[in-house]
Amino acid sequence: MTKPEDITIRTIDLRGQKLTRAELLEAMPRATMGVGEATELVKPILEDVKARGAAALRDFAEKFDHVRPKNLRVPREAMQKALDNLDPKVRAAIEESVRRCRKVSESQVPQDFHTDLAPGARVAERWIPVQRVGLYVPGGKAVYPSSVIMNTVPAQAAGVESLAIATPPSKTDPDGLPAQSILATCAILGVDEVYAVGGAQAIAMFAFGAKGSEPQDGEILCEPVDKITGPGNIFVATAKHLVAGSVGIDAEAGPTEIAILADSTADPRFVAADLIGQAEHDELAGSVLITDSQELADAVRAELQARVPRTEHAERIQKSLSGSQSGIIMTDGLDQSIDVANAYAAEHLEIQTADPDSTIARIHNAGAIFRGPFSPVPLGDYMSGSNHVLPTGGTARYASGLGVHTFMKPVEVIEYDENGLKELAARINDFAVQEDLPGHGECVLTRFVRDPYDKATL
Ligand code: HSO
Ligand code: ZN
Repeated sequence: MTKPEDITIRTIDLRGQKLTRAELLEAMPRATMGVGEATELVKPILEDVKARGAAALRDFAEKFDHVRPKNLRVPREAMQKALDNLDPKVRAAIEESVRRCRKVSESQVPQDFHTDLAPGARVAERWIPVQRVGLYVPGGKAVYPSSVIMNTVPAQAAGVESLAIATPPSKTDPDGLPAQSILATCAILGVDEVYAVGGAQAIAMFAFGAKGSEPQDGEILCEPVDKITGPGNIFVATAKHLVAGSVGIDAEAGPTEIAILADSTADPRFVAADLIGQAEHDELAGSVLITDSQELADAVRAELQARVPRTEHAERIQKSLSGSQSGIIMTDGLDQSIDVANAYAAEHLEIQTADPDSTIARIHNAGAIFRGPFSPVPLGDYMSGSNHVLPTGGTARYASGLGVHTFMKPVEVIEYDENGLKELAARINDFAVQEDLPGHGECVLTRFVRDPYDKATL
């Protein structure tokens, strides 16, 4: 049992300090992650799946998941059965989450547009969905049906034709079926291509495809995908790195984190609960309070002392809060608090200030912004309609969260007619000659003159 005096969270006091950009970034509480050395372990797994398909997938399941799944492709009836057995309250929660996420996703679908540059000269932009996507869903401790929703719904709204999910077989199931809550969520979402395949081998299956278990019948188990999304352990992340380039991958997710930018008007109970909520995920999770109010900081500390011992995962939370990745950052005032929030670039940024809108207007870097006391992070984790797959580790400085755009790509369509091109023919030719690519100019000239190679006639 964790004793109240065990709850420690460090203070980073920036009051009275004029820091350069580099110093400010350096002062941010972030764990330094060791670079994975999994490459040498993962490479042979990828190669074996490429060579032997389903047979290799079964062998790896036995080795890493300690079960030989009866079916690598989960039968539809198993998903229906999981749904039938799902607690109705949980089902209602999942359905509400899907409904809201779908509504937001549908309004995210970008519009095609075009620009007219002159008569007969148009450039159009078409947003085209990725055709086939593979979504990886981790097993083990962190079985999150909510993450299945967050990855699947935007892909469906984008119009992805074909979506497959891979998730580890569980050794507690006699047939080696994956977690029931994941299967039930797939049934609710209408995803019926689900594989009981985990780890780096799942990433290999998505990247290369896999033939069936009976080599002589040449049957295909899984067709290759165009893009792989979803979180995973170090082996999954390494496998994604290794296949990137031949398929698209999403950003690598590091430990989850929250920053709460609060002033003296914030309620310390809410602030403390939200720091604890994020810390619950992982000993490495980061929980950061940024405030100019000593009174709030003291009250939050007292709340942490009182609350942590009373919550289920007290030990994990204690570790996370006392880790170097967490802390209370004291600032001189709102301006410095905002500078700190922008430097930290939190995955989740809660704003609990007197005038949240004017604070938000000055935020450049955050994965998602949670405005005011009644928009806590778990609302976004489960049900706000927003997406909970967000950039971590400061990558929110340049990256965004997952959304419909993750599963679409803009393609420009060049639509010039004869007049539109003719008007530019000489200019294009001049440019091409300057780059010593006269053949380029000749492509255009040949459409308007008899002999583009006879420069004298031009
Ligand atoms: N806060 C996590 C997402 C999650 N929370 C899933 C609960 N389930 C990272 O955004
Ligand atoms: Zn969460």
